[in-house]
Amino acid sequence: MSPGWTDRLTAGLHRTRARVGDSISQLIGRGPDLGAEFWDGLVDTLVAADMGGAASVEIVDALRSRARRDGLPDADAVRSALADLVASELITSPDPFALTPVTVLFVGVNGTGKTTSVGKIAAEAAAQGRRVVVGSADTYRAAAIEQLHVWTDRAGVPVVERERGTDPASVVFETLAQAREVEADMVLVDTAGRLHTSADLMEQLRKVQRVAKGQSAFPVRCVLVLDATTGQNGLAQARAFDEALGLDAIVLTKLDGTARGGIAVAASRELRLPIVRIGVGESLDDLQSFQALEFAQALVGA
Ligand SMILES: Nc1nc2c(ncn2[C@@H]2O[C@H](COP(=O)(O)OP(=O)(O)OP(=O)(O)O)[C@@H](O)[C@H]2O)c(=O)[nH]1
Ligand SMILES: [Mg+2]
Repeated sequence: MSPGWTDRLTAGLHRTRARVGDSISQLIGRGPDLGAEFWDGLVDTLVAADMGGAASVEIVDALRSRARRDGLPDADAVRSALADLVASELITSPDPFALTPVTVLFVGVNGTGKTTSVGKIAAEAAAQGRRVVVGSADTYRAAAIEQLHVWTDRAGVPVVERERGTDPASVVFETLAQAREVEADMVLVDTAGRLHTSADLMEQLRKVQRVAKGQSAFPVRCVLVLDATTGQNGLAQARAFDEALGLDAIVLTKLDGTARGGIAVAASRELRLPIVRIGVGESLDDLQSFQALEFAQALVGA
């Protein structure tokens, strides 16, 4: 983890923390007794942060039992116990990027941060000594290739690219051939953004996945890049991509742009998928491994 990450995370989650933390302070400020009003208010706060109804109710019930058993004397005690409970709802493994060798497909709706994530993860893995090859299977947007080069050139990572309009599955085919040639141990494939409701484009992605599985000597994993600012719609996206492809993990981006960072809890819990990276900004250091307790603490202001 890079130095200063905790500060970046804390800064990135400030919107969510302000909302959750302020609500807790206000709720506690109403009086010394944590009555029904407090607990209901807390459920509302967590739901407003997009944690999802079921998770919010369960977390608050558990917190309430703990309060009865051990007492929660002040706001700090409430926050700290809440952070523990939120963390216990979060799944963080297995991490596909920890596999060696591995081929990872990055999928998601438009603009969630796929290309940026591929570039950043490629640069990070290359810096750790892995032999990485990137495939640019986004053949719709000409800019996608230049965008990848921003990250990969500096890291010396080769990018396999084909002209606009090429079948993305054929780019994957060639990427895997190149990976064999250079004896890579990590292949990262960027794909074009697409609406989860577009049957044709989802079918195209299934073809990309079939080719990857057929051609890759490595295990093939599929990672959804989810924009935290899309809130509950993000869950619908995740479900649709999961049904079409069988997802292995989530990269959750743009947590800096939302007060609804609780979506991490809802996504992880509802889909039983690990969150393996989170993004809190646009620079290289703003995408990092996901640590449940650290995240939960930054989220609730513990
Ligand atoms: N604030 C913030 N911006 C981010 C984060 N991750 C990515 N972005 C920005 O989001 C924008 C879209 O990122 P891309 O990587 O192009 O997204 P994409 O999913 O590849 O987009 P398409 O290929 O068009 O579907 C860029 O301006 C990124 O810099 C993040 O964690 N926080
Ligand atoms: Mg892209």
